[in-house]
Amino acid sequence: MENQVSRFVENFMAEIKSRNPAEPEFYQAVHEVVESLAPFIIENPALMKNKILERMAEPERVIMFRVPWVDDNGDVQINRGFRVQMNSAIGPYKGGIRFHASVNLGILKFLAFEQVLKNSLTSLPLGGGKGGSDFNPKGKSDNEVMRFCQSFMNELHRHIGPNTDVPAGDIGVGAREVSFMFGQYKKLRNEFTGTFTGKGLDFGGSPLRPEATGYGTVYFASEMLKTKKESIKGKTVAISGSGNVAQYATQKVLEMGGKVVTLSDSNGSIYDPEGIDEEKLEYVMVLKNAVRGRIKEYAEKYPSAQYLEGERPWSVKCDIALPCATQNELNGDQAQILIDNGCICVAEGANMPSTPEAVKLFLDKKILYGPGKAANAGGVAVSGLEMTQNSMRLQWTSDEVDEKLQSIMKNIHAACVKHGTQEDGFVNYVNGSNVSGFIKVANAMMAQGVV
Ligand code: NDP
Ligand code: 2IT
Repeated sequence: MENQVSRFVENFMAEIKSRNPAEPEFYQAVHEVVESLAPFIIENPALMKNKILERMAEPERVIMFRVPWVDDNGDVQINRGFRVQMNSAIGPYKGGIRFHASVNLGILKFLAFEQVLKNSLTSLPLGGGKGGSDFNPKGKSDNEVMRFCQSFMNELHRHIGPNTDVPAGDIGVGAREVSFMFGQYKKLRNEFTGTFTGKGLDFGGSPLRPEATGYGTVYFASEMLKTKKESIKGKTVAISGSGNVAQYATQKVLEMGGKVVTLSDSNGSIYDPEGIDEEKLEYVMVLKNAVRGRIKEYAEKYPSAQYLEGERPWSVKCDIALPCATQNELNGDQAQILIDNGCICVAEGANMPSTPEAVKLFLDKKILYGPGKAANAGGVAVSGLEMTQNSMRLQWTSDEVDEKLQSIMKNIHAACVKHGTQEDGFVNYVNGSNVSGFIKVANAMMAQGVV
């Protein structure tokens, strides 16, 4: 069986690499899933015969387009826009939009591929997709961002809709960008529908959508800790990033009695051994969301903190690590340092933040490791709840949404335990989430025929 599994994985990956040249992040995401699923697929010949996994690794549709816009100096700028419509077997394509200079087709395909399984795990009727642009919002004026979003939407509006494809935010896309895109969509289509999630609360947004990813990640970490009779209370937590997910993960850890000692951005990290309390978090939120400044300024404002230029926060002693910035931001060496420092739990707020070497170490050492597609699914889950509210034309309260979010995160955790518990009792959340997310999509695809 072991031989059969490794041959299956090898052949599958050889085909993926030859069909998708120069997309390393896509290979990485697919490889992890194929490794998890190979034994399951080999035991189920119908899955093999119907080439379900092969079909899942081929986007249903990719849209790539020119995004021309005029900057504040009157110069013409040209970016590239993308939407990867990966899988619609269980619902309309659903997934965020990323604006970052690094965006390319391979990165969006990895994100869309992960999104299909993540969305299935939420138990809501959501297919998977992802989009974005190599537009860099840093240093751009509000007007430039608006003109860019409008130009982006001038093309994308034809391909999305409340029953077709519902985008949301991701790196570089928050309330400001979603609102500009929604405004332009509404103008072009002359319809007010729930075609975006993460909208403002006054125009169809769901309470708790901004908080959902970070809160959900901490709820998931808390569920994992419970299996060891542990909790967040009194724990020291290292968080990376300082954007949407990192901010609300910090807020929830504080609420649950933990101490957050790090945050970061693409230039470096801050380490505050006294802890980032509510007041300091409020400062970070204004700094990042309104002033659009750098995390370095935290260390200038609070003398208790050190700024670690060009470093990730993983060398700091902590009990729990929550990577909440970007892909491949935690490598094997850093994973080893975390383990040596006594870290017992890693829950991923970001998508694929741990490299394969880091993941292998977490699994070999049997610490609690919650991969992104399970641990950060709270964001898209509340997006799904926003779609429901939009269809019903009503708005739930924050408490109602929070209750649903907590229950969804608990269910995802239980599904991982069901499908990922090994003979020795260790819960492999990687296998658990991949198998559990896959089953529903695979069944739907088999039922719908070769389409
Ligand atoms: P934001 O744009 O709000 O914040 C991103 C943060 O990560 C910033 O602090 C940013 O620093 C840092 N960052 C971005 N790129 C890099 C990089 N290449 N190297 C180092 N740091 C980087 O995005 P979000 O908080 O929304 O997203 C963070 C992660 O969470 C992403 O992986 C995203 O895919 C994932 N995610 C987001 C969800 C959501 O609902 N928003 C849902 C599920 C997952 P800087 O300011 O320097 O750019
Ligand atoms: O990666 C993700 O799950 C997101 N960026 C959120 C997607 C969504 O549709 O809310």
